[in-house]
Amino acid sequence: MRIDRADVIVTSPGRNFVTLRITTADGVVGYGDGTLNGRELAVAAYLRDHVAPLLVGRDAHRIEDTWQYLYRGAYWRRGPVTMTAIAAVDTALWDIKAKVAGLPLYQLLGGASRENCLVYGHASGRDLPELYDSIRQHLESGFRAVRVQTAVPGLESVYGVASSAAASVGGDARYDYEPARRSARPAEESWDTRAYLRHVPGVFEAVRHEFGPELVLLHDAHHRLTPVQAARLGKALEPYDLFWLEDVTPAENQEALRLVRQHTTTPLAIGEVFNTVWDYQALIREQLIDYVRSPVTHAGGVTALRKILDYAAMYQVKSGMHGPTDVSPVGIAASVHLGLAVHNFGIQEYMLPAPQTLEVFNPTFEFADGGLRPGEEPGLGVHLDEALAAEFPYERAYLPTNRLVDGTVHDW
Ligand code: EZ4
Ligand code: CO
Repeated sequence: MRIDRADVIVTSPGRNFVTLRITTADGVVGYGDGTLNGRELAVAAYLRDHVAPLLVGRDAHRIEDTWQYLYRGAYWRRGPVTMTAIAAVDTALWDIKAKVAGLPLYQLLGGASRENCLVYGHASGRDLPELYDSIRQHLESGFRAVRVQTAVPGLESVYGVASSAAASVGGDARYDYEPARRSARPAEESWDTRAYLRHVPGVFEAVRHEFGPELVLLHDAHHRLTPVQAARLGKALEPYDLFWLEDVTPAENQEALRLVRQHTTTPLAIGEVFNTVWDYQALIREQLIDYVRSPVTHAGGVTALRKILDYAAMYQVKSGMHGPTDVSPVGIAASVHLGLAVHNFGIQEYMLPAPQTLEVFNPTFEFADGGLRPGEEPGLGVHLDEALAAEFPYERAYLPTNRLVDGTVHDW
């Protein structure tokens, strides 16, 4: 099973995606997601210039060996660009191995541990009526869990809140939120933590009152709080029974979570911007979090995320894989295969992809009964239409930046 070639495909059907295609000498093709939102071309160049030449001639079946070779062999370890590039290779090799075995990938990972992977969608509103409409729309589309993000009085635009009732994403009128904008420079948002902390608990009280105790609710603080602010928010939200409160602090400093944890029983999720098990080491070992947010795409692939999740399982920490539209359908497929197989699955984030994205990637995973199933065909179950992909060239896009109202740069 020699690798014959490895090619990087950059396409922008609604947004930018980087895909690695590995082809074996006998013509088996595997795909891996290498998309890093706002820094896509760095991963494309890392793969094209430094990794693809090393793959040619290697045995496609030796996934663990290839992973170690790319991780240790680079000398320079970790980091989002490196680990996303390694993830693309690893995922493509798992796709190939599963195709050769004639099995859907989850079967090689131990088989299904459940019927499907519960997902949550992104509801948001600039005021309560708009938020209620957005939640209802999600329930009507089949979601059984929703992330709730709200505007904050006095702030013009806030993370996670669609800027109009029918925000146009990929040509479809929809509520959910697409933060990356196609522009020469990042958009700037503004932030006031005190205003946010005053407003959010009342919104959750209203949502619980309107929708009752059953609905699974989540919230993302998007790295903006200090530990003591995070502790206060967690405490204030306890009566509303959140499934999780996400990214309360930037969390590069893992010790910060000790303080948060001492003060609140609201479950905590962290790690969409992490890229190795080392970022989680203290958080998992000390049981400072409840959910691991890494997706396959940004944490070194199926091989590495499986190890993180097995480590997490020892401490009753579960998966909560990142799944916004900037993880491509290749990455979502890989996450859903892994999520179906591991015992400690928690929930999967899922924003419905734009229609052009689906036309280009043709994934076989299916959204039904509030969850995703990966499909039964051999491999990952993604059919990239490369001719169509070529009709959507890369367009520069950036995630927003954030400033406090006095102009100080803040975490976005
Ligand atoms: O802001 O994926 O939980 N989901 C998120 C996402 C991130 C984007 C950044 O690329 O926080 O919406
Ligand atoms: Co998040």
